[in-house]
Amino acid sequence: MTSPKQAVSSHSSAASTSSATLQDGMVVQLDRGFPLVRLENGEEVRCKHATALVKGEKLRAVIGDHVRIDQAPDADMAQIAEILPRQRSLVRRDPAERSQAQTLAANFDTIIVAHPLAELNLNRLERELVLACETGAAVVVALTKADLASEDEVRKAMETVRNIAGNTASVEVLSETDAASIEALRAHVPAGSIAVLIGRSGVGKSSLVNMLAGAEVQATTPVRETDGKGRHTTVNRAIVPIKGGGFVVDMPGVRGMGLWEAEEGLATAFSDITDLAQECKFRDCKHLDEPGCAVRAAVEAGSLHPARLESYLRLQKENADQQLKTAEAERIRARKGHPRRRS
Ligand SMILES: Nc1nc2c(ncn2[C@@H]2O[C@H](COP(=O)(O)OP(=O)(O)OP(=O)(O)O)[C@@H](O)[C@H]2O)c(=O)[nH]1
Ligand SMILES: [Mg+2]
Ligand SMILES: [Zn+2]
Repeated sequence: MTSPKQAVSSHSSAASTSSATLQDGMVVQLDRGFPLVRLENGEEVRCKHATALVKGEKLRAVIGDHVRIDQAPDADMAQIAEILPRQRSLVRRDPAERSQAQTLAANFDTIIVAHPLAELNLNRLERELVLACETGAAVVVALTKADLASEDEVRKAMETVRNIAGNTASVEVLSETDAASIEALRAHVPAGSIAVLIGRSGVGKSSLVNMLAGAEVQATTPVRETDGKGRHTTVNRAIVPIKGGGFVVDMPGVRGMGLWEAEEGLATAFSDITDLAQECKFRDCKHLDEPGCAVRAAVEAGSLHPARLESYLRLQKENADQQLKTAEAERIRARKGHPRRRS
């Protein structure tokens, strides 16, 4: 099956364009309008997608994409003629069209998963870690708003999250009031690198961006007092330069993080379980009620938390269901003679 992670392989409408007029750039802002592309000379240009590029496919440039643009002097607007192969991409199941993938960002080095320390949602964190691990990027869990928690809560949260993150992700405790904590986060985004910030609305992503940037570049809003929910303040995706470091992508808070072809991400994010599974009697053990199951044995011995196994099985089922649905949708498309997704 083709993965959207490799799906963008030199998609191009350049055949109809003289390559001499094409310029390399990167998508640095994405809002409801046209993508903003920064060219190598620093100039920023609003671009539309060339018709030939998007014809018959739902392909669109995402934040971080390396693109080639056509700035013909007689054209009304610059055009993205080519999206270069993505080195890395963050992909979730499209919440609207569930048999499709949606790419949220491309070509980053690090993913920072933000959670308010005092309001940890472990199920959500586990899911985000699977998606993050699937990209192959370095992963950092940012436990935000630590100033709102007691020392005891900080210690407990660290322990819980370290257990989940294992050695697949670094964990940082952050607070607006603690400059040293921001320095620790900055160290994860050295010059020349790009980090993407993900997490629910209101967890403090834009606040982190501002602290990293050393200026109020992104708007922030207090969470609703009644239920503590965020207000979806950030609606655009933007790449912001970090003072003395690389770049950070501020993203709108996303609710749904449905898995999409995340088998490797599952294996990495749940390496505690996949390591144990090596010792199961049957190679295809589902860790349900098979004899000789080393994973169940670990739960019974108390060395693996039952909730951890439950999460793993739930996410694995979700991933398998998605793959079946996608395969089915592909079959239907092929039968109807629709053009298949390019590989
Ligand atoms: N006490 C405290 N409040 C914080 C901290 N970081 C952020 N906040 C507050 O949390 C609220 C939400 O922060 P934002 O940065 O807007 O959250 P966001 O994740 O960007 O939210 P969306 O853009 O809606 O996705 C703001 O009122 C911030 O001032 C912190 O370290 N301590
Ligand atoms: Mg924000
Ligand atoms: Zn087993």
